[in-house]
Amino acid sequence: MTIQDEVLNCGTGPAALLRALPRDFVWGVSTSSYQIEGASQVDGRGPSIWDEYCKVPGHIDNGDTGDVACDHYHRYGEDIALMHQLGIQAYRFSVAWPRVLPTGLGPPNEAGLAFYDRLIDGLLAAGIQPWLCLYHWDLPQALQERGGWLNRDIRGWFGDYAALVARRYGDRVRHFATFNEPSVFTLFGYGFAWHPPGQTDAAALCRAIHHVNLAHGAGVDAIRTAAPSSVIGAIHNVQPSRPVDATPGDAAAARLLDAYWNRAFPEPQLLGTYPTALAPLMESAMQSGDLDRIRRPVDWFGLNHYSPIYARADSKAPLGFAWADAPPNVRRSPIGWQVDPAAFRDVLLDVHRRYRLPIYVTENGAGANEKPNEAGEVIDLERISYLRIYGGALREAVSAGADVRGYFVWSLLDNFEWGAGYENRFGLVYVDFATQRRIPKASAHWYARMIHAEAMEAAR
Ligand code: GCO
Repeated sequence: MTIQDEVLNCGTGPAALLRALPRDFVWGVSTSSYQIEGASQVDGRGPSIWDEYCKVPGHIDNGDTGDVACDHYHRYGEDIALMHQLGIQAYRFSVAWPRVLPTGLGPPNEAGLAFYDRLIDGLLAAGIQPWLCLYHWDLPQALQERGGWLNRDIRGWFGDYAALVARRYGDRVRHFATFNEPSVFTLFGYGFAWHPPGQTDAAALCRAIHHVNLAHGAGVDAIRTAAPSSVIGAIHNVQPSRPVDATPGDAAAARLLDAYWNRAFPEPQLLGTYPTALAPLMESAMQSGDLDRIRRPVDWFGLNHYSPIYARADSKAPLGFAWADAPPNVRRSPIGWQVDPAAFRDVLLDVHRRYRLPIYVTENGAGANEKPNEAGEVIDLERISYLRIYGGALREAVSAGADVRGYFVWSLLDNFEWGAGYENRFGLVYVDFATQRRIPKASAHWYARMIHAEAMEAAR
């Protein structure tokens, strides 16, 4: 199939599937503060744990940092204009806690708050719904120095931060999320030492999990009070956890990874219990009444999904299992992640059955290490193909009854991809980091056409 075919064929499959989606289905894109904003020392922003972590040689490929990133702090107007041209309907971003509260608590930083005013007002003027996430991993360093997620006081710190943000923006923002992928930043930060604060300790991990859950509950209450008409959710990554080999040991490892990765947050937040495998480990952090503090009513389930994950038994590992690569011979994206759209369909149906909340897919997309061709275009056929088949899986899930109301591509822009630095690109829009020039890739045009085709269909 040629690029023209790929782009012109909007990739929605049979007409019956095209009609599967609800009329007011939302098509968006997602980003996060540390990954795109840059301006790390501008207008009073305080340091975050990621600023500190990036300074340590060996932590990030190529010694990259988020100091400049996509310079979105200064170029947000151009980025909004791009979204507008593409017909993007909703934009999920995160607020950098240390930009609005440089030490995590105490007096707010007016210049930082004003940046998100400009961003939100610009989005609304362009007809794009702002979806605001409070925490996408950039904890103020000053709070880390007070113990960070291991200090139970963080429940109050986060609640105060949530109240500040909801009071300030709740007149213009309806959709709020508390946390993005809590299982990733806790497991990678306290279990595998791949993210800050770089620990490997099961007891610390469970403490951090419990405190994040308590902070979520406090955040929901604070947003609800400050902005009563808001629509509140949390964003979880849910990905089938599979044994790398068909052995009982690997099966047990996959069950444990499943508990940490897929259940440690949505189950207490939505069902009021911890998964059995983790409950004993939570006891030392638990106080009476905590599960009620965590299980606060929310309005939607944010689902991030890319591919299945794999585990292998490892009795010497701090958590009793090891993270494993997908087996050879599976289909993979250009950066090696497994491509398995049936897993996405099954996860959507499973999340629907378990939690009975409207689902918004808040991240899905494909990474590559692409470069512009001689004509200056980025023809990212593999991303288009990924988005097409995952879109097909989404439609199948909706046809089978899953209540899915929106879909956000990760990501609008190529950006700082954590430990991989700028090497792995997930954007619909290419960023030349030397010049900050943006080039919409073929996938951006494909996505724009698909949104347009859907809007025509919905209007029929
Ligand atoms: C997240 C994600 C993003 C990543 C994306 C690609 O947790 O929301 O980690 O921040 O950039 O998932 O890896």
